Order: sequence, then C-alpha cells, then structure tokens
Amino acid sequence: MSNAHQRPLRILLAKLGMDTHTVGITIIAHALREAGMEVIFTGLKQTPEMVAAAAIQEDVDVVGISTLSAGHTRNLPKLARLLREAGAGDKLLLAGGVIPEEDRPLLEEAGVDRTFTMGSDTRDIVAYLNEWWVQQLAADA
Ligand code: B12
Repeated sequence: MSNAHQRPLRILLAKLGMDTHTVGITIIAHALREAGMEVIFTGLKQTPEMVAAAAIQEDVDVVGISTLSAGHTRNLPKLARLLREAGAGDKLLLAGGVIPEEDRPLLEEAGVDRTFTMGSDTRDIVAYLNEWWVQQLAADA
C-alpha cells in the first residue's frame, strides 16, 4: 500500500451474486463520500473474481461488500482468499447487510476484518474507517 502522501482513503464497494438489495450500499456510498473518502462502486452481480480484480486495478485500500441475500459464507471467504493469493491481503475487507451473528466467526476466520449489520450507524462506520486510515498513514510515515 502506498500511503506515503496524505491522501483520502479509497474504498471499493460491491455486491456479489444475485443480491439486488441496493439501499444499504447506496447509503454507505453517500456517507463515505460525504466524509471525504474516494468511493468506487462496482455495481451489482459481481463475482469474487471480478471484485478482487477491480480492487487491485483500482488500487483501493478497503473493499466493502454489502450482502443481504445469503451466500456470504461462501463468497466472502472466496474473495478474501483471492485477495490474499493476489498479494492484496493487506486491504481491509468489510462486510455489511444481513449477516447472522453465528456466521461471523467463520467470516473473521476467513479474513473478513469487520462486519456492520442492519441498523449500523453510518457515523460509526465512518469513524471506524477514519481510525483505521490514520493508523495506516502513521505506519507508513
Ligand atoms: C427492501 C427489501 C427488499 C427490496 C429491495 C429493494 C432495493 N432496491 O434494495 C426488494 C423488495 C426488491 C427485496 C427483494 C428480495 N428480498 Co428483501 N428485503 C428488504 C428489506 C425489507 C430491507 C432491506 C433494506 O433496504 N434495509 C435498509 C438498509 C439501509 O439496511 P442494510 O442494507 O442492512 O444496510 C445497513 C447495514 O447492514 C450496513 N451495511 C449494508 N451494506 C454495507 C456495506 C458495507 C461495506 C458496510 C460497511 C456496511 C453496510 O449499513 C447500512 C446502514 O445501517 C429486508 C429486511 C431487513 N430488515 O433487512 C429484506 C430481506 C433482506 N430480503 C430478503 C429476501 C429473502 C428477499 C427476496 C429473496 C424475496 C423474494 N422471495 O423474492 C428478494 C431477493 C432479491 C434479490 N435478488 O436480492 C430477506 C433475506 C434473508 C436472508 N439474507 O437470509 C430479508 C432479510 C427479509 C427477511 N427477513 O426474510 N427485498
């Protein structure tokens, strides 16, 4: 990651598979842009391969997946693995949406850094990302 210069955090937002619930990801995209972050939205119906490739091509710092139609226990571990295999395992991987509590250990084990589910306050998400980004910049200074 090249954080040598103070620059805004870049995040790729995506939806995987046939999940067409768009409200949450739209709210997140607006909130992060309002907070000064660079947001790239891949659009719907992505595969883990497409998201991993886009994350590398766009040189983002964070990948955020919104998932409301199940499939997260399969496609998120796959995405985390593809990022690691491509040497991009240092990117922060976030997930939000409908993710049952009991699925979280599996996702964390697979490499999902943090989940934000239904009712999450966008201010908490912005604060979490800002804090993480400050740490990254400090580590790189
Ligand atoms: C609205 C809605 C729809 C609308 C979607 C319209 C649209 N364009 O988005 C319509 C009617 C089309 C729909 C369709 C379906 N739906 Co629907 N839908 C909902 C509903 C009622 C609300 C979702 C929503 O918009 N929430 C508001 C937003 C703001 O909340 P959110 O997405 O959770 O986002 C917040 C957090 O999760 C987080 N977040 C979300 N994404 C991200 C990403 C990142 C990076 C971060 C950091 C945070 C984050 O931040 C947001 C702010 O707090 C939910 C029930 C529910 N309570 O969630 C069911 C629900 C998601 N739907 C469900 C189902 C089953 C379906 C259908 C399969 C129904 C059917 N048989 O056709 C289809 C599937 C369509 C498809 N292919 O995906 C189920 C999913 C069950 C599951 N996952 O196991 C739910 C949970 C209803 C239920 N209780 O059964 N749905």
